[in-house]
Amino acid sequence: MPSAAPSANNLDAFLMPFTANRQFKANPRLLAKAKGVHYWTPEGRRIIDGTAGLWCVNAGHGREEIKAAIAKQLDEMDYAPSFQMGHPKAFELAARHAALLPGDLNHAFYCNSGSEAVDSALKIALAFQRARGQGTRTRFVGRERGYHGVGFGGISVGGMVNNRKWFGAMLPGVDHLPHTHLPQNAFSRGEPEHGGIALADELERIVGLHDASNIAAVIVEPCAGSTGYLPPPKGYLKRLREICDKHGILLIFDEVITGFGRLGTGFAAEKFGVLPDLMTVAKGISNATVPMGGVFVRKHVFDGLMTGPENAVDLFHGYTYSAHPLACAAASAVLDIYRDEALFQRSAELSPYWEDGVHSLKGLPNVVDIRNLGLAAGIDLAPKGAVGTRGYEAFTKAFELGLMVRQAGDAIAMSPPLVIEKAQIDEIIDITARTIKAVA
Ligand code: PXG
Repeated sequence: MPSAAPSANNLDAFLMPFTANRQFKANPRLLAKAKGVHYWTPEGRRIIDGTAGLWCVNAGHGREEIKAAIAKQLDEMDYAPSFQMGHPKAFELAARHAALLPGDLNHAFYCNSGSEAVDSALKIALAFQRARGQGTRTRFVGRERGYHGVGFGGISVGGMVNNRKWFGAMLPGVDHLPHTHLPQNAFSRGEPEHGGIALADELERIVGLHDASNIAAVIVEPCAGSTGYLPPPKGYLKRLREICDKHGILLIFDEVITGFGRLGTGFAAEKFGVLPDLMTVAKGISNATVPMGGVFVRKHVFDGLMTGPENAVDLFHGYTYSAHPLACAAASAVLDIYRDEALFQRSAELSPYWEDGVHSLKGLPNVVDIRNLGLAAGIDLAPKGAVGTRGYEAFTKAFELGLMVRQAGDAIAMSPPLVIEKAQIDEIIDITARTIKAVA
């Protein structure tokens, strides 16, 4: 029997990521067009994008400047390798990123996603420790409820049970700090007040268990995103920095979500005044137009890798598409937009309005916590039967009412494009309120 002819109406062939395939295909939610802060379904229904795609379309959809830059690059040169070769846009982009980043985070490695960025950062940390004669430092410390993508490195240091439990032993030698979601911080506006120092001090306990001489790096999201948005309690990140410094452990900030304006600064490192040794980024780096990720490293880490003979390869790691010309062209055009429209500042200016909006949802049925920082928020709903049931209902209901949100268990996360207008924030809050009431 010949197999059925492929057809746009046959959804079967696509194994969808992080999706209940059969449930989805029985009742699909399709997006066909996007512009500004809106999506449209194939039938022409308008959906307000409350999540900037997947926390990535920071400058809004359909930006003509990015489109023009990609098209121009495609005309000039579609592809060039970056192994023992180079093309001008890669160097130009790295110099621009170095100038934008805080402190001496002034070197950039490029890849194609956040997951690759995380695995690259972990490998750079190991290579650095070995190059400086501390090759016993092979262990990593991550955090419960952390999300660092889906590579084996990322799920090993990550703390999302479902992303780990299916995939065997993962990387050996990983410990996890406790997550930072404390009940006494419920309904915090911005950075939570309680527990920051004690939670960070758990790192001392892990160091005590293994000895610092065995630990390469600690990796955390400055503000946990995927798990439902958990801003760090006051003092937490500074304390982590102090403990890492004391013990010669590298500190990696995974800024895949927080990078490029989400918190009202270019990067969370600036927001919190804490400089990591390495920083991973993706998403907003290219406004999600062409896949791209990156690892930014501080001078001492870069210099530490440059200690072998001049003709020796410094880092035995890279991707066919590291610094892909189209991604570099897109990322450079995005930097122009961020600068010309002062979008990081816009994010900061809108944050108080956003904060008031999301906290106005307190008191609605089943709302047990609301968190916010910058232009993002997490809302916990009390479970209804199995964990995730009410969250999924809220996600689908919001879509029905014309709003895209993210669901993490029974939490709703929102992170609109930074170009959002106040009236559109009002609309997001209004639809969210109606959604919460509808799933009560
Ligand atoms: N680190 C962090 C902090 C992330 O948020 C990644 C790494 C991995 O990036 P890639 O590009 O490999 O997906 C992420 C990705 C959600 C959601 O529902 C979040 C992400 C991806 C998809 C969905 O919150 N974050």
